[in-house]
Amino acid sequence: MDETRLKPRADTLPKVARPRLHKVILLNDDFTPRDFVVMILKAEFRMDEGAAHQVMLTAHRRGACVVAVFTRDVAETKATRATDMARSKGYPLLFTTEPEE
Ligand code: TYC
Repeated sequence: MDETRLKPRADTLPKVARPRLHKVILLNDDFTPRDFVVMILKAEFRMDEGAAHQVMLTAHRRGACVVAVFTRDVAETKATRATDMARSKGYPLLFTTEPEE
């Protein structure tokens, strides 16, 4: 038997750090039409109508809502694209990102 090929104990296996995930947060405002918010959520975050409507309503009622979590690059790219899409139509809609605890 080859004693050098024993399976390593679980507690001595090297730990590989997973990248921290970042939340994309939708902020409420008084000007962007509800239907436009729903359309952006469907287009940029691939949400279905029901999920997009729920997220929009939560942001509308509470001031903000977490849309989804991604790696940092993806979260920032999606937040920027969604915000720019709204700006191009003249709306102040804002998506931000923050690291998960
Ligand atoms: N509050 C907006 C309105 O009444 C709708 C809205 C909802 C805007 C959610 C932004 O994140 C938002 N027209």
